[in-house]
Amino acid sequence: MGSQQPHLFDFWRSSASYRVRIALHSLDFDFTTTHVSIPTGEHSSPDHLERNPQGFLPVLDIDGLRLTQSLAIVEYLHEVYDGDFLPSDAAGKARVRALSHVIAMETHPVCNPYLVNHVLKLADGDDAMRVEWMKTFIRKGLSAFEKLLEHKSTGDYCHGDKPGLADVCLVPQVYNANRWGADISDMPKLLKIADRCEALPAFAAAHPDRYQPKD
Ligand SMILES: N[C@@H](CCC(=O)N[C@@H](CS)C(=O)NCC(=O)O)C(=O)O
Repeated sequence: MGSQQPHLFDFWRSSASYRVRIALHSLDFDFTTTHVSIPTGEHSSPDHLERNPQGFLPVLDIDGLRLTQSLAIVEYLHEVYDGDFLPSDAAGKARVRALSHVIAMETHPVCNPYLVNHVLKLADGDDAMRVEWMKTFIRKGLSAFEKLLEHKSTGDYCHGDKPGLADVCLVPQVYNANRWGADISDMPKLLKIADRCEALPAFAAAHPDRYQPKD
């Protein structure tokens, strides 16, 4: 491990940040955090844009590097710290990445505040429309995920009997589904896996409630 303690620029409710917190806790990292608020616009401040020109959370400082993009960060941790987030075979890796991308590349991005706020502005929309949007796209993404779990490689977790990258993506997305009231009660496979993950110490330690600022 590099001599400096890893430092995470984090927003407690950000599911991309939640993914990285799960990975860091899974590897027992002792890391520090700076909370960067999305609701107050702190993520669009010059200081944060300097860290990440996209204005997104998370950003991880580790090993003298500044890393952005949660999946790239988890894969870095996998490679450099002997993580267990991806299977070793090519077919397994492709499947785990595909599951992860259903959430991280398609479901989560269309629910990002900057995008939804813009759509609502164009549509003269209100909060009820926001909730409807969230429910629609979270359900659409997770329904496909549920279908993809009908696969011989699904085990106690999304792929086999150890939690990996797909589970790291799933749990924050289920948290979001609950937050927005999306009905996913007809998705027993993913709900069971998410429950199993949440009972693990690393997932529990990364939960948004534990990172919510006190004031
Ligand atoms: N693909 C990026 C997405 C990061 C991202 O979208 N972060 C959200 C929070 S979950 C964000 O910072 N949104 C700011 C905004 O919507 O203005 C990743 O996986 O790290």
